[in-house]
Order: sequence, then structure tokens, then C-alpha cells
Amino acid sequence: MADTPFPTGTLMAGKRGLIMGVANKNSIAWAIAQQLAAQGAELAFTYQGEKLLRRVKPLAESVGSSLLVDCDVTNDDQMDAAFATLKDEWGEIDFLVHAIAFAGKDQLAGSFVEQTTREGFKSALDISAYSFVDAARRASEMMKDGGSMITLTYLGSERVIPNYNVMGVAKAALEACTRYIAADLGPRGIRVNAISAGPIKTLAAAGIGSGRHMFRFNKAASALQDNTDPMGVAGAALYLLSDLGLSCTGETHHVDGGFHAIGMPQETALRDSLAE
Ligand code: NAD
Ligand code: 0WE
Repeated sequence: MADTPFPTGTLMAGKRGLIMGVANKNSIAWAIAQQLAAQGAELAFTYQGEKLLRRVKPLAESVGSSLLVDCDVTNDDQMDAAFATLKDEWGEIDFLVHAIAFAGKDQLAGSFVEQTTREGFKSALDISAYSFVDAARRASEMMKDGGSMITLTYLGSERVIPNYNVMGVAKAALEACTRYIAADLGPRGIRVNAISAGPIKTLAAAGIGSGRHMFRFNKAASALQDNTDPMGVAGAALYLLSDLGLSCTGETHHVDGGFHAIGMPQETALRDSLAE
């Protein structure tokens, strides 16, 4: 763990877990993985298809992990195989990080009511919400001594964000799934939470039409007057996945500079941001 800005410690010593959703070094899941590794966690990774292996393998190796499994969450055989590999290698796990979302590009622009197709809706909810239910069930079977799971969500689930469209509906479903999974697994000592992150420059946030406006507006209208730092998301993940998070479950925790708490931004802040 040389050269990491993450302070080292032992909060995750002796814990093993699966990280789903690293695509490259900008992925939120990668910030979380580094934070957990710096606290002594042992990590396994799933990645989406051979093309991403080239990026994910060196990252995994840099945190001492060689357990990498190809897994498209829409493919039952690959889900079976990924969790079977994990069971063979480790037997038990302590935590799960789910950082996966997708909607067709045509679904993420313009009018929600006009653009949303049956297929677009089904696939967005399948990949972005059902995959957490599926992974949580499989992971829970390997959690014999309690455990902790997190997923990543966004404010577009609670309020209308232009162009987020069917992804907002999928994130609302994902947050509801988080509560139902938490209730089901609670008696087995497994905690299940969601982190609602503000906009972060990752592959998934690249190429969204109004990106420049969104980052400027979020900075201006948030309480902290700044964009969301993936380090803050990783810190929240460490809290929720370690024993520090004791008694916290079924929660959606915002890490967004306080953007969600603001009803109306300061005139001065907004004027500067719109003038830029
Ligand atoms: P990212 O592109 O780095 O990660 C998204 C991941 O989803 C990729 O690793 C991709 O391979 C994976 N994925 C998509 N479809 C898949 C499939 N069918 N099977 C398996 N994996 C699949 O972007 P990110 O921003 O780090 O996204 C991670 C999570 O964070 C997502 O759930 C996203 O909605 C959420 N989030 C992102 C932001 C943001 O502004 N970047 C804000 C809040 C929440
Ligand atoms: O959850 C997300 C993005 C998830 C996402 C991204 C893509 C881009 C490429 C899902 N599907 C796709 N499909 C693709 O083809 N975020 C929270 C980041 C994000 O995306 C937005 C946002 C924000 C914030 C889209 C529109 C408006 C705001």
C-alpha cells in the first residue's frame, strides 16, 4: 500500500470481502477497495468482461489481491460461477460492495415519459437494482458470522435530476431493496446499507450531456460548496463495512457535501456558479 493517501490501520484486519464494480482507477469501488485494504481487508474483485481485466488486474494486484472473477450481473451462469469460485477459495466472507449501474444511453436523455421503453426500464432495473438482491442473497450464504453489505446510490432516486430518468427509478428501487434485504438478513447479524454519493467524475458520469453544468451546480448549491470527494465515500464505506457501523442497517447515507439538505442555495453562490 505504498503511495496511498489512505491512512493505514486494522479496522478490517481478518475480514474478507467481494468488490463488484471496479472498471478503472476512477471507479468509486476502487476508492473503497483501497480504503478497506489500507485497514487490513483481504479483497476479491468481479469485473465485467475480459476487456476490463486489463485495467482491473493491476489495481487488484496493487492491494495484494489475485482473486479476480469475470461476472456480468445479467448472466446467471456467471453469477453462479463467480460465487462458486469465491466459496472454493475462501468458504466464508465478511462483506460485499455493490457498485454497479447501467441504463441504455438512449434512456438517459430528454423526456423521461417519452424516452423510457419497456426494454430500457427492464434492463436498467435488472442491472442496477435486482443485481444487488441477487448478489446479497449469494453473499449472505457465505456470511456465517454476520457481515455487512453496501451499495451505491444517487439523489436522482428521491428528486428529479434532468436526464437521470429511468436510472432515478432504478435507484429508488435499489434503496427500497436495501431496506428489505436489511430486514431479512438482520436476524443473521448482516447489516445492509446504501451510500448516496454526489456526482463524481467516473466512467459512469463521463459523457453525460450536461456534465459541466451538473458539477458546477452541485459545487455551488451544496453546503460544503464543493464537489464530492471519492475519499469521503470510501470513508463512509469503511465505517459501514467495519464494526464501527454496529447497529446501522437499512440506511441510505448521503455523502454529497450536504447537497441533499439544501432547499434553496445562497444567491451569491448560485450567481457565481452560473456566471462561470
Ligand atoms: P464506474 O463506471 O467506474 O462503475 C460502474 C461499474 O458498473 C463498472 O465497473 C461496470 O463494469 C459495472 N457494470 C455495469 N453493467 C454491469 C453488468 N451488466 N455486469 C457487471 N458489472 C456491470 O462508475 P462509478 O461512478 O464508480 O459507479 C459505481 C456506482 O456508483 C454505480 O452504482 C453508480 O450509480 C453509483 N454512483 C455514481 C455516482 C457518480 O457521480 N459517479 C454518484 C452516485 C452513485
Ligand atoms: O449512476 C450514475 C450513472 C450510471 C450510468 C451511467 C451510464 C453512462 C453510460 C448508468 N448507465 C449509463 N449508461 C451509459 O451508456 N450516476 C449517479 C452518475 C450520473 O449519471 C447521470 C447523472 C449523474 C450524476 C446521468 C444524467 C444526469 C446526471
